[in-house]
Amino acid sequence: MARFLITSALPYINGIKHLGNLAGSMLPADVHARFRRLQGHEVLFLCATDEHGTPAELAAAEAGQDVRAYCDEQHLIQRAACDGFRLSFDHFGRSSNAPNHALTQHFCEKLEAAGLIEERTSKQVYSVDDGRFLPDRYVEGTCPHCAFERARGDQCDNCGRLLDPTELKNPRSKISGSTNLEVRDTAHLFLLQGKMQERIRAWVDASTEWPHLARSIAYKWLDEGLIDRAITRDLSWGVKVTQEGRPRPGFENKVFYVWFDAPIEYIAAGAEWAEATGGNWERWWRTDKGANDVTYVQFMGKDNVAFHTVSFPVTIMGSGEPWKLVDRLKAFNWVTWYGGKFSTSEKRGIFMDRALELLPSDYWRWYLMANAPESSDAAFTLEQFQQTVNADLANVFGNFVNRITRFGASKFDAKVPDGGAPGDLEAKLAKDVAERITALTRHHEDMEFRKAAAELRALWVLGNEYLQVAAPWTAFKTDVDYAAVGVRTGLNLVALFAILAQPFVPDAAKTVLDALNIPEASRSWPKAGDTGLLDTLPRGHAFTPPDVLFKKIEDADVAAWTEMFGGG
Ligand code: B3M
Ligand code: ZN
Repeated sequence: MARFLITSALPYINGIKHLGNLAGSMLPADVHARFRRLQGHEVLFLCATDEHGTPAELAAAEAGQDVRAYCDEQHLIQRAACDGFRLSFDHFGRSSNAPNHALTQHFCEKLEAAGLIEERTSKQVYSVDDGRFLPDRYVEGTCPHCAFERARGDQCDNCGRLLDPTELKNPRSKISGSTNLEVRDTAHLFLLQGKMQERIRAWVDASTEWPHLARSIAYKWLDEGLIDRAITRDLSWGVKVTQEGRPRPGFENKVFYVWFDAPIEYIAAGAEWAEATGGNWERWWRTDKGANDVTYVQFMGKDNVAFHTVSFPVTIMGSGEPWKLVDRLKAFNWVTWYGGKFSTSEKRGIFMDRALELLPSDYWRWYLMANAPESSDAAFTLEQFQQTVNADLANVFGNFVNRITRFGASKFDAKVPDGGAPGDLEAKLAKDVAERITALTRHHEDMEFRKAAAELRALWVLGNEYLQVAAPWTAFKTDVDYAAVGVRTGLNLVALFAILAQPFVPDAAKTVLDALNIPEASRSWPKAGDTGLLDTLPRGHAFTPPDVLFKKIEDADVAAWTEMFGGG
């Protein structure tokens, strides 16, 4: 038994997330956490809302709400959606909670003591009409790299480049739209990332377990050279800047930059979890307190990789304290809506809350993971969603379960039949199943979600093929014992398929396992290479056929949803 610390990128507080956000971090993190728990490992799975910075302030202003009230409300909305999707966080915290404030200030003071913080005067966009500095997203303008006209001050959504607000061409205030802007001097704390360049490179060199996408992004940043970055902003909502525990002179109206405090919330969420449960968070996060044998796995979209492979490691390594660093990092490309962007304002795409009003979470979970944006972006289309759900879940998995449990109920008194002895057909099936489970297990361990889903589907198909040949419904008329072998093997497959399906479709899997009266203790992940899996249910074991597991998505549904959410 090993220990896995698993974190998903923290969703911004500014509104409910769309299916693409879900597919690129929280959902795969959940699938992996569930898989590791089923293997019997000890798991701490953490997430939180990312509540500071201009996204929060701007969204609150737009909603006409005080920023704290806005965050309180949105946190509950996001938490409910995460529950609805069965995201099995051990804790879903908030970066605005006290532990993150304390830890963020702590890290800054440690970094300063290590000579990695410098106070510098820098140029900043100031809005004369608004009477304030305009950090990050408070400015919009034309991207100096790709000429996109609605680039934000901190990042261009078109080319992905990180920006400084002063670089924007034709800048305008997001608050008032004013173009009466000046560049003025203001003091900020700078994190001297340049000094950490070699240490970070050596660490990335040693991080051989990262997938290609993550490593290549980290090297791109290192090759360009790490630049010293301002870690404070002229804002009021956020973590206050302190010095020796007191407000830092000259920084009374400033707070830490959201990307400085947000990753620290990964740690702080552990502290929140400990507070809520009495658990020991340092055992997960401090290598001097037991975290040496923890494997730390992070999940995120590709635009977050630089912050996780460079900026956050600078913070924690630079502190000189023994914090746990990421061991394995899984990054995703984008899920697009018919090749374009999801957009709330333009009513394009399905967001987490609306999705659950249409169908149970398993349908979405399966489709999003079977089509995970691993090697490239992946387009969500309602047509492909319909096709995948109907083929994989309704026809292959659902149909298999319903067919054999109903037949077993009507002809064998809803008990696992006792008669007959398995033959060559069953021996061959047992071998094929064992091989596929070995592959499925490896794909989950490698966090290759598309491959894992394909392997699971292939297992379900194997079951259907077996029933075609064994055909207990035909055999029953002439050879009851032969039919009994087919039904018994089929029921064992049902249990096995549901056990293996738990990480992807936890609710449907539970329905099946409950209907088969499989005790909780017998639902764990099977050992690789076990060929005895098709005869584990005790003879005479009683079961109830479950209701139809998955209903098919009709053409009329697709038409109605296209109307509601926009289509191709
Ligand atoms: N909130 C943004 C994002 O989802 C950001 C992630 C923070 S992870 C520490 O892209
Ligand atoms: Zn650009």
